[in-house]
Amino acid sequence: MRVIDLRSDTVTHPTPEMREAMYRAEVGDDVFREDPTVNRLEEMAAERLGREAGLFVASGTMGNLVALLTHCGRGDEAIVGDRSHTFLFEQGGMAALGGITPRPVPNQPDGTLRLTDIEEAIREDNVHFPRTRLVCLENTHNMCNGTPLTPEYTAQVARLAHARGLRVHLDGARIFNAAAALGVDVRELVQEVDSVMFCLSKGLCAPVGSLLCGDTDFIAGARRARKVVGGGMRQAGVLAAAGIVALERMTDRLAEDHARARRLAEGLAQISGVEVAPVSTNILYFSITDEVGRTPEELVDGLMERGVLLLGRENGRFRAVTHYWITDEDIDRVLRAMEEVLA
Ligand code: TLP
Repeated sequence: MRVIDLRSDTVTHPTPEMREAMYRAEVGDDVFREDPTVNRLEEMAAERLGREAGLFVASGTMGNLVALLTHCGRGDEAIVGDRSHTFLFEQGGMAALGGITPRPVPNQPDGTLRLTDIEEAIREDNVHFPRTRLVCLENTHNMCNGTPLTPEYTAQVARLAHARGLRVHLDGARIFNAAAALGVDVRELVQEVDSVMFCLSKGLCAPVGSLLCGDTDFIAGARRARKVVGGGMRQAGVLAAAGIVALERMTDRLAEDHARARRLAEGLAQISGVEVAPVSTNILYFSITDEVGRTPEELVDGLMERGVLLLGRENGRFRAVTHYWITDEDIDRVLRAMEEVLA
């Protein structure tokens, strides 16, 4: 039985074309800036996002950490969403490794931070306070139903931050999903922020890696920060080669994943006792009501027995993520399995 893995889009294996490109990749020592494949990927990424420069990093977590370390010094403060990946799921790396205080403000259900909340969280110059340096946004917002932030909203936050002398970092792990969902060029989503990280190893299917993009000075600083966290990767062209295929081939098809997530949501909504959250990209959350008489563990285990994997999350919420390796037939099989387990 083929396993249908909806736990995350991080589970995506590289495509045959990626494996071929990896096999053939020209490589060099990237710490000496001599890996032509990494150099090409970094240039391509910067160009796609309309930024001056890019930096290949090992993961999304490393990209966010390196951005934080570059924008902020020890003792500085960064405003983050209270449901953001950076705040919840990165081991507090900014504090642990950078001496940076996260200042959480509430994420609204659509993943935004209220402008007034950001404004109120900015510290005045006072000997008692850390200095506020940075505002972090996340697009699409993982924990807020995979919702995309609009170009207009992102620009509003950037203008507010810049007017107060702060910088803005965007965790754009799934920024190409946001662009596909909103029908805009990805440049519009990032044009006013100071740095943006996006992942190759999620919906874009590459096996490893993320890119951090910004202006030339920022990337020069980030290159130093990447080295100190052990991210100087030598012949990384074998990885970057898959990333190039990801950027060339995989961004324009993400709407298919969104359509399948929507179809899954519509099917689940027909099953009694299932409550589905609004879905706009490839991330779908749902919960089951008490009347179905199944614990979250029973549901996850019952689906696993039927070859379907998904994640049980906090407060009885479940997450299913569609991606390149999920087909229409898989969605039908998942719905049948759900009906059986909840019957
Ligand atoms: N998210 C993973 C898990 O860590 C939860 C997932 O399965 O969704 N920013 C965002 C918005 C993310 O969703 C993730 C990964 C990261 C950063 C970190 O990326 P990696 O896993 O490459 O370090």
